[in-house]
Amino acid sequence: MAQRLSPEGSAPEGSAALDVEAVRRDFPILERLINDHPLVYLDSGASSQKPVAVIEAQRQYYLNSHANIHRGVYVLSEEATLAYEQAHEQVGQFINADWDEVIFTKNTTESLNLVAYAWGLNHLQAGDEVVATVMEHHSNIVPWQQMAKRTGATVRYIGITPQGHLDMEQAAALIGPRTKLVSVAHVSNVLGTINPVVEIGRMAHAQGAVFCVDGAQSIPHMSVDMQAIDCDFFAFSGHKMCGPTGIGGLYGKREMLERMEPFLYGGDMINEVSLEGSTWNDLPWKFEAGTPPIAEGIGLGVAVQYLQGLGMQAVHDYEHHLVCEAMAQLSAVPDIDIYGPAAEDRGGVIAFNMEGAHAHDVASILDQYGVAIRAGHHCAMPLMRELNINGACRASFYMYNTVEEIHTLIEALGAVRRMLRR
Ligand code: 7TS
Repeated sequence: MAQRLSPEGSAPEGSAALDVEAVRRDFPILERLINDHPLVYLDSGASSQKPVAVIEAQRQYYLNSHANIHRGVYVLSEEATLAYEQAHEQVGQFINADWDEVIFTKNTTESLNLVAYAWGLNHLQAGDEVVATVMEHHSNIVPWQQMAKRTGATVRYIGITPQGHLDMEQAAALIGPRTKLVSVAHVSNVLGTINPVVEIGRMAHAQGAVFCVDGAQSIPHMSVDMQAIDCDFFAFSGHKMCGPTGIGGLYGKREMLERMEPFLYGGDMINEVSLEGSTWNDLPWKFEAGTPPIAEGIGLGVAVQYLQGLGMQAVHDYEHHLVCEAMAQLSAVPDIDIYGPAAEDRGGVIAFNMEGAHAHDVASILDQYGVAIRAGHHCAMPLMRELNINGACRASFYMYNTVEEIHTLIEALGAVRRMLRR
């Protein structure tokens, strides 16, 4: 069982080390050559690669056990139902929550929209305020803007310090009696900042506001504990945490979920339907209308077991080592601007620009060396404006990356520099 991290990510002492060579053997895609170079995959922040165990679980499910769930009385349907329900249990255990407080969705985006529609639309009104931050991914901005439009509420944003931390003084000033919901990223997908979610949650609750965490960039990389964070909602994506695409999750506190109206209506989410009206199914099915992503859910269950097998503390510690190494090496490259806090205070993403070079050009040239990074606005246009840039390159790490790959990145950046600037 993985050791638990404090929600801010500070690492307790004495965790088992990670055997990166053994881990890499679990991810066959890492053996690929790209443009005649070994693949150096530094875009796990966008989507992680998948271990064989996850790929195989989905394959075996389709080969042996596929049927629709919750309706058949025959063996295949019962097997599929059991496996899908077990996946909720596995995810619940992974985040220290009850299985029926875990709703399977498509991704973080859908999870946040679920909160916006099912909670926001019914609870916000003119004069109310939603507080987010300027470092949010669009999926934690746009739904609130839309809900504000419909309800007359306003969205306010906590700014950042020059070091890329949340401005907590501003947070204290913004979170007040009008605040009905505070929704923040646990870890920024651009700055890598690990936000003090326990503290922000306390500030929100002290004002009677609901607290929602966008955990897309934290749950793959550190142990997250719903009881310790004490959030009302926590949204995440399976595909960033070794799971399949098409599956994500929303944790919701039972009393919140029970009080909320459903998001989508139709089959599976009902208890009783008559021509006059309907009543709703128990949690979590009330929020899982229609045939769900069964194979993907099962794959996500296996993904969290895989991560637990490695130990989230070991994953976190190893990635921290990689990030420290990468920050040190990148800082030594001339004309590179790095955004966000020091290595000690950040998760596994490093956004940077090479002076005089367009981020897309840098990324395209790196691809010639087999190095895959992301370039662009990273679905965080307000943050780009805040940083006064149009876009950035971003290298993001996972536990299958190595220090040698960081050397390759640095060497390839040297080639980019020669090609574009000299
Ligand atoms: N929130 C954060 C903090 C994210 O990083 C992302 C995806 C999302 C929400 C949305 O996740 P989705 O699975 O619903 O798309 N971030 C990125 C990224 O940084 N590069 O590609 C996707």
